[in-house]
Amino acid sequence: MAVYVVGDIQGCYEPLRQLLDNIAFDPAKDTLWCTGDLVNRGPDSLKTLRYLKSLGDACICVLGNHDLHLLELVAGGQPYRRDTLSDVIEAPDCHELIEWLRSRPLLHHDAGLGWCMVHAGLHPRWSLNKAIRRAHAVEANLRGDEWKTFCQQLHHMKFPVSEPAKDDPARALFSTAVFTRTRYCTQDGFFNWNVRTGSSSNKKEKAWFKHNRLAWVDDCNVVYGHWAANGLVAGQPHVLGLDTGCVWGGSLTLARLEKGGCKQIESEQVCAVQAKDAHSQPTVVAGELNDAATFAMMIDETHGSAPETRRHAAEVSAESGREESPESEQVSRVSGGDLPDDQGSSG
Ligand SMILES: [Mn+2]
Repeated sequence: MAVYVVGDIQGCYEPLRQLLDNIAFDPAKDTLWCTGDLVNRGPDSLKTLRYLKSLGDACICVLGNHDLHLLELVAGGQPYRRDTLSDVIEAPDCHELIEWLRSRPLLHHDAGLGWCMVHAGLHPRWSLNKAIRRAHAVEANLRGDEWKTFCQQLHHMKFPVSEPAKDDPARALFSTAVFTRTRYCTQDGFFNWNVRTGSSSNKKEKAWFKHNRLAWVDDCNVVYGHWAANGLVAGQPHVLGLDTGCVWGGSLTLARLEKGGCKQIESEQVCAVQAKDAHSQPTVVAGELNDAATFAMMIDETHGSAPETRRHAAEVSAESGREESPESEQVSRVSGGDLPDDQGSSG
Protein backbone atom coordinates (compact mmCIF):
# COMPACT_ATOMS: atom_id res chain seq x y z
CA MET A 1 0.00 0.00 0.00
CA ALA A 2 2.63 2.50 -1.06
CA VAL A 3 2.21 5.82 -2.87
CA TYR A 4 4.95 6.47 -5.41
CA VAL A 5 5.42 9.62 -7.43
CA VAL A 6 7.37 9.82 -10.67
CA GLY A 7 8.67 12.95 -12.42
CA ASP A 8 8.14 14.08 -16.01
CA ILE A 9 7.94 11.01 -18.28
CA GLN A 10 7.60 12.79 -21.67
CA GLY A 11 7.07 9.57 -23.58
CA CYS A 12 10.04 7.76 -21.98
CA TYR A 13 8.06 4.56 -21.61
CA GLU A 14 10.96 2.10 -21.23
CA PRO A 15 12.61 4.00 -18.36
CA LEU A 16 9.18 4.21 -16.68
CA ARG A 17 8.61 0.47 -16.88
CA GLN A 18 12.14 -0.24 -15.69
CA LEU A 19 11.64 2.06 -12.73
CA LEU A 20 8.35 0.40 -11.80
CA ASP A 21 9.94 -3.05 -12.15
CA ASN A 22 12.75 -1.97 -9.84
CA ILE A 23 10.31 -1.18 -7.04
CA ALA A 24 8.02 -4.13 -7.85
CA PHE A 25 5.13 -1.73 -8.39
CA ASP A 26 1.83 -3.57 -7.93
CA PRO A 27 -1.23 -1.68 -9.24
CA ALA A 28 -3.46 -3.94 -7.16
CA LYS A 29 -1.91 -2.51 -3.99
CA ASP A 30 0.18 0.55 -4.82
CA THR A 31 -0.61 3.96 -6.30
CA LEU A 32 1.48 5.83 -8.86
CA TRP A 33 1.34 9.61 -9.02
CA CYS A 34 2.74 11.34 -12.13
CA THR A 35 3.78 15.01 -12.06
CA GLY A 36 2.57 15.65 -15.62
CA ASP A 37 4.20 16.09 -19.03
CA LEU A 38 3.39 12.47 -19.68
CA VAL A 39 3.98 12.96 -23.40
CA ASN A 40 6.08 14.70 -26.08
CA ARG A 41 9.74 14.95 -27.04
CA GLY A 42 10.36 11.33 -26.01
CA PRO A 43 9.91 8.26 -28.24
CA ASP A 44 6.84 6.53 -26.81
CA SER A 45 4.05 8.94 -25.98
CA LEU A 46 1.38 6.54 -27.21
CA LYS A 47 2.65 3.58 -25.16
CA THR A 48 2.98 5.83 -22.12
CA LEU A 49 -0.60 7.10 -22.33
CA ARG A 50 -2.03 3.63 -22.95
CA TYR A 51 -0.13 2.19 -20.02
CA LEU A 52 -1.00 4.92 -17.52
CA LYS A 53 -4.66 4.86 -18.58
CA SER A 54 -4.70 1.06 -18.16
CA LEU A 55 -3.69 1.45 -14.52
CA GLY A 56 -7.10 2.94 -13.73
CA ASP A 57 -7.46 4.16 -10.16
CA ALA A 58 -3.92 3.01 -9.36
CA CYS A 59 -2.57 5.98 -11.32
CA ILE A 60 -3.08 9.69 -10.63
CA CYS A 61 -1.70 12.16 -13.19
CA VAL A 62 -1.81 15.94 -13.20
CA LEU A 63 -1.65 17.78 -16.51
CA GLY A 64 1.55 19.47 -17.67
CA ASN A 65 2.15 21.99 -20.44
CA HIS A 66 3.08 19.25 -22.95
CA ASP A 67 -0.12 17.33 -22.15
CA LEU A 68 -2.11 20.51 -22.74
CA HIS A 69 -0.21 20.99 -26.01
CA LEU A 70 -1.48 17.59 -27.17
CA LEU A 71 -5.04 18.64 -26.32
CA GLU A 72 -4.43 21.91 -28.20
CA LEU A 73 -3.32 19.98 -31.30
CA VAL A 74 -6.47 17.88 -31.25
CA ALA A 75 -8.44 21.11 -30.84
CA GLY A 76 -6.91 22.47 -34.05
CA GLY A 77 -3.64 24.02 -32.85
CA GLN A 78 -0.39 24.00 -34.80
CA PRO A 79 2.26 21.35 -34.12
CA TYR A 80 5.83 22.32 -33.26
CA ARG A 81 8.85 20.99 -35.09
CA ARG A 82 10.11 18.80 -32.25
CA ASP A 83 6.75 17.32 -31.30
CA THR A 84 6.67 13.54 -31.09
CA LEU A 85 2.91 13.28 -30.78
CA SER A 86 1.87 11.97 -34.18
CA ASP A 87 1.67 8.36 -32.96
CA VAL A 88 -0.99 9.43 -30.46
CA ILE A 89 -2.91 11.55 -32.95
CA GLU A 90 -2.94 8.77 -35.56
CA ALA A 91 -3.77 5.97 -33.13
CA PRO A 92 -7.10 4.13 -33.48
CA ASP A 93 -7.74 4.76 -29.77
CA CYS A 94 -6.76 8.45 -29.94
CA HIS A 95 -10.28 9.57 -29.00
CA GLU A 96 -10.37 7.43 -25.84
CA LEU A 97 -6.88 8.58 -24.82
CA ILE A 98 -7.76 12.24 -25.32
CA GLU A 99 -11.00 11.86 -23.36
CA TRP A 100 -9.00 10.29 -20.55
CA LEU A 101 -6.29 12.97 -20.70
CA ARG A 102 -8.63 15.96 -20.63
CA SER A 103 -10.33 14.63 -17.53
CA ARG A 104 -7.08 14.56 -15.55
CA PRO A 105 -6.78 17.20 -12.81
CA LEU A 106 -4.35 20.12 -12.59
CA LEU A 107 -3.91 19.62 -8.86
CA HIS A 108 -4.19 16.51 -6.75
CA HIS A 109 -4.35 16.64 -2.95
CA ASP A 110 -4.26 13.74 -0.52
CA ALA A 111 -5.22 15.17 2.86
CA GLY A 112 -4.41 11.95 4.72
CA LEU A 113 -0.92 11.89 3.30
CA GLY A 114 -0.41 15.64 3.56
CA TRP A 115 0.85 15.92 -0.01
CA CYS A 116 -0.36 17.90 -2.99
CA MET A 117 0.85 17.45 -6.60
CA VAL A 118 0.98 19.98 -9.43
CA HIS A 119 3.03 20.00 -12.63
CA ALA A 120 4.89 23.28 -12.18
CA GLY A 121 3.98 25.32 -9.12
CA LEU A 122 1.57 27.34 -7.01
CA HIS A 123 0.87 31.05 -6.52
CA PRO A 124 2.59 32.35 -3.35
CA ARG A 125 -0.65 33.98 -2.23
CA TRP A 126 -2.92 31.00 -2.78
CA SER A 127 -3.90 28.89 0.19
CA LEU A 128 -4.38 25.23 -0.64
CA ASN A 129 -8.15 25.74 -0.72
CA LYS A 130 -7.85 28.64 -3.10
CA ALA A 131 -5.52 26.62 -5.33
CA ILE A 132 -8.04 23.76 -5.36
CA ARG A 133 -10.82 26.18 -6.41
CA ARG A 134 -8.65 27.63 -9.19
CA ALA A 135 -7.77 24.13 -10.43
CA HIS A 136 -11.43 23.07 -10.43
CA ALA A 137 -12.36 26.08 -12.55
CA VAL A 138 -9.81 25.12 -15.22
CA GLU A 139 -10.76 21.43 -15.05
CA ALA A 140 -14.40 22.39 -15.68
CA ASN A 141 -13.28 24.07 -18.91
CA LEU A 142 -11.21 21.08 -20.02
CA ARG A 143 -13.97 18.58 -19.24
CA GLY A 144 -16.84 20.61 -20.65
CA ASP A 145 -18.39 20.57 -24.12
CA GLU A 146 -16.45 23.71 -25.08
CA TRP A 147 -13.07 22.21 -24.25
CA LYS A 148 -11.68 22.75 -27.75
CA THR A 149 -12.50 26.45 -27.60
CA PHE A 150 -10.69 26.70 -24.27
CA CYS A 151 -7.66 24.83 -25.66
CA GLN A 152 -7.54 27.15 -28.67
CA GLN A 153 -7.38 30.07 -26.24
CA LEU A 154 -4.55 28.36 -24.38
CA HIS A 155 -2.79 27.88 -27.71
CA HIS A 156 -3.14 31.41 -29.03
CA MET A 157 -3.53 33.85 -26.18
CA LYS A 158 -0.85 35.44 -24.05
CA PHE A 159 -0.86 34.47 -20.39
CA PRO A 160 -1.46 37.34 -17.95
CA VAL A 161 1.52 37.94 -15.62
CA SER A 162 -0.71 38.44 -12.57
CA GLU A 163 -4.12 37.18 -11.55
CA PRO A 164 -7.02 38.77 -13.46
CA ALA A 165 -10.22 39.80 -11.69
CA LYS A 166 -12.83 37.19 -10.89
CA ASP A 167 -15.10 37.95 -13.85
CA ASP A 168 -12.24 38.25 -16.35
CA PRO A 169 -12.22 35.29 -18.79
CA ALA A 170 -8.39 35.40 -18.78
CA ARG A 171 -8.39 34.22 -15.18
CA ALA A 172 -8.61 30.57 -16.23
CA LEU A 173 -5.67 31.07 -18.62
CA PHE A 174 -3.62 32.56 -15.79
CA SER A 175 -4.52 29.71 -13.42
CA THR A 176 -3.60 27.17 -16.08
CA ALA A 177 -0.22 28.83 -16.54
CA VAL A 178 0.42 28.90 -12.78
CA PHE A 179 -0.20 25.17 -12.44
CA THR A 180 1.63 24.11 -15.60
CA ARG A 181 4.40 26.67 -16.33
CA THR A 182 5.47 28.39 -13.11
CA ARG A 183 9.14 28.82 -12.32
CA TYR A 184 9.89 32.37 -11.20
CA CYS A 185 7.48 34.82 -9.61
CA THR A 186 7.50 37.67 -7.11
CA GLN A 187 6.16 37.50 -3.58
CA ASP A 188 3.20 39.56 -4.81
CA GLY A 189 2.31 37.09 -7.53
CA PHE A 190 3.80 38.55 -10.72
CA PHE A 191 4.91 35.62 -12.88
CA ASN A 192 7.75 35.54 -15.37
CA TRP A 193 6.67 33.09 -18.06
CA ASN A 194 9.87 33.54 -20.09
CA VAL A 195 12.84 32.79 -17.83
CA ARG A 196 13.34 29.05 -17.50
CA THR A 197 17.00 28.50 -16.68
CA GLY A 198 19.66 30.07 -14.54
CA SER A 199 18.36 32.94 -12.49
CA SER A 200 16.10 35.82 -13.20
CA SER A 201 17.62 39.29 -13.61
CA ASN A 202 14.75 40.72 -11.57
CA LYS A 203 15.83 40.48 -7.93
CA LYS A 204 12.22 40.36 -6.77
CA GLU A 205 11.68 37.16 -8.71
CA LYS A 206 12.49 33.90 -6.97
CA ALA A 207 11.67 30.28 -7.55
CA TRP A 208 7.98 29.96 -6.65
CA PHE A 209 8.68 27.93 -3.49
CA LYS A 210 11.48 30.13 -2.14
CA HIS A 211 9.51 33.16 -0.99
CA ASN A 212 9.30 33.97 2.70
CA ARG A 213 5.52 34.04 2.82
CA LEU A 214 3.71 31.21 1.07
CA ALA A 215 -0.01 30.93 1.75
CA TRP A 216 -0.14 27.17 1.07
CA VAL A 217 2.81 26.20 3.18
CA ASP A 218 0.91 25.27 6.33
CA ASP A 219 -1.61 23.18 4.41
CA CYS A 220 0.51 20.64 2.54
CA ASN A 221 3.78 19.59 1.02
CA VAL A 222 4.00 19.95 -2.74
CA VAL A 223 5.53 17.53 -5.22
CA TYR A 224 6.10 18.93 -8.72
CA GLY A 225 8.03 18.43 -11.98
CA HIS A 226 8.60 20.74 -14.98
CA TRP A 227 11.95 22.24 -13.98
CA ALA A 228 14.58 19.87 -15.35
CA ALA A 229 17.30 22.50 -15.21
CA ASN A 230 16.97 22.53 -11.41
CA GLY A 231 17.31 18.76 -11.20
CA LEU A 232 16.21 16.87 -8.11
CA VAL A 233 14.96 19.17 -5.35
CA ALA A 234 14.80 17.02 -2.20
CA GLY A 235 15.38 17.57 1.50
CA GLN A 236 13.59 20.94 1.34
CA PRO A 237 11.03 21.86 3.99
CA HIS A 238 7.92 21.92 1.80
CA VAL A 239 8.60 20.85 -1.76
CA LEU A 240 9.90 17.88 -3.70
CA GLY A 241 10.97 18.53 -7.31
CA LEU A 242 11.27 15.40 -9.43
CA ASP A 243 11.93 16.45 -13.03
CA THR A 244 15.45 15.16 -13.61
CA GLY A 245 15.28 15.50 -17.39
CA CYS A 246 14.99 11.90 -18.58
CA VAL A 247 14.05 13.04 -22.08
CA TRP A 248 17.14 15.28 -22.25
CA GLY A 249 19.52 12.44 -21.35
CA GLY A 250 19.08 12.79 -17.58
CA SER A 251 17.18 10.32 -15.45
CA LEU A 252 13.61 9.45 -14.54
CA THR A 253 13.16 9.77 -10.79
CA LEU A 254 10.63 8.18 -8.49
CA ALA A 255 10.01 8.74 -4.78
CA ARG A 256 7.85 7.01 -2.20
CA LEU A 257 5.59 9.50 -0.44
CA GLU A 258 4.89 9.15 3.25
CA LYS A 259 3.20 11.23 5.89
CA GLY A 260 5.42 13.70 7.61
CA GLY A 261 6.75 15.84 4.86
CA CYS A 262 9.72 16.46 2.69
CA LYS A 263 12.43 16.32 5.31
CA GLN A 264 11.56 12.66 5.62
CA ILE A 265 12.31 12.10 1.96
CA GLU A 266 15.50 10.19 2.51
CA SER A 267 17.70 8.14 0.30
CA GLU A 268 15.76 4.95 0.77
CA GLN A 269 12.67 6.60 -0.66
CA VAL A 270 14.08 7.70 -4.00
CA CYS A 271 15.33 5.80 -7.00
CA ALA A 272 16.03 6.66 -10.60
CA VAL A 273 16.88 5.18 -13.95
CA GLN A 274 18.89 6.92 -16.60
CA ALA A 275 18.49 6.72 -20.35
CA LYS A 276 21.62 7.89 -22.15
CA ASP A 277 19.32 9.27 -24.73
CA ALA A 278 15.60 8.96 -24.90
CA HIS A 279 15.75 6.21 -27.49
CA SER A 280 18.21 3.88 -25.76
CA GLN A 281 17.53 1.27 -23.11
CA PRO A 282 17.63 2.72 -19.62
CA THR A 283 20.28 1.83 -17.10
CA VAL A 284 19.76 1.91 -13.39
CA VAL A 285 21.68 4.68 -11.64
CA ALA A 286 20.03 4.33 -8.26
CA GLY A 287 17.75 1.39 -8.51
CA GLU A 288 17.69 0.12 -4.96
CA LEU A 289 15.17 1.94 -2.86
CA ASN A 290 17.43 1.42 0.16
CA ASP A 291 20.81 2.10 -1.31
CA ALA A 292 21.94 5.39 0.19
CA ALA A 293 25.27 5.38 -1.62
CA THR A 294 23.80 5.22 -5.10
CA PHE A 295 21.22 7.81 -4.16
CA ALA A 296 23.94 10.22 -3.09
CA MET A 297 25.65 9.59 -6.40
CA MET A 298 22.45 10.34 -8.22
CA ILE A 299 22.03 13.65 -6.39
CA ASP A 300 25.55 14.59 -7.45
CA GLU A 301 24.73 13.74 -11.01
CA THR A 302 21.44 15.50 -11.23
CA HIS A 303 22.19 18.39 -8.90
CA GLY A 304 25.64 19.15 -10.20
CA SER A 305 27.83 19.12 -7.11
CA ALA A 306 30.87 17.71 -8.91
CA PRO A 307 32.58 19.54 -11.80
CA GLU A 308 31.80 16.78 -14.25
CA THR A 309 28.16 16.80 -13.31
CA ARG A 310 27.86 20.55 -13.18
CA ARG A 311 28.69 20.48 -16.84
CA HIS A 312 26.01 17.86 -17.36
CA ALA A 313 23.48 19.98 -15.50
CA ALA A 314 24.42 22.97 -17.63
CA GLU A 315 23.89 20.94 -20.77
CA VAL A 316 20.52 19.77 -19.55
CA SER A 317 19.60 23.32 -18.67
CA ALA A 318 20.70 24.73 -22.00
CA GLU A 319 18.93 21.95 -23.82
CA SER A 320 15.67 22.35 -21.99
CA GLY A 321 15.81 26.09 -22.44
CA ARG A 322 16.22 25.72 -26.14
CA GLU A 323 13.85 22.90 -26.75
CA GLU A 324 10.91 23.19 -24.42
CA SER A 325 8.87 24.78 -27.06
CA PRO A 326 5.26 24.58 -25.99
CA GLU A 327 6.48 27.39 -23.77
CA SER A 328 9.10 29.03 -25.87
CA GLU A 329 7.11 28.82 -29.05
CA GLN A 330 4.16 30.39 -27.36
CA VAL A 331 6.49 33.23 -26.46
CA SER A 332 7.58 33.57 -30.06
CA ARG A 333 4.00 33.34 -31.24
CA VAL A 334 2.74 36.11 -29.04
CA SER A 335 5.75 38.41 -29.23
CA GLY A 336 7.20 37.83 -32.66
CA GLY A 337 4.38 36.31 -34.59
CA ASP A 338 5.94 34.26 -37.34
CA LEU A 339 9.46 33.57 -36.08
CA PRO A 340 10.93 30.25 -37.15
CA ASP A 341 10.88 27.43 -34.64
CA ASP A 342 14.22 27.97 -32.99
CA GLN A 343 14.09 31.71 -32.69
CA GLY A 344 12.38 33.50 -29.90
CA SER A 345 13.09 30.60 -27.58
CA SER A 346 15.73 32.45 -25.62
CA GLY A 347 12.84 34.34 -24.11
MN1 LIG B 1 6.60 21.04 -18.21
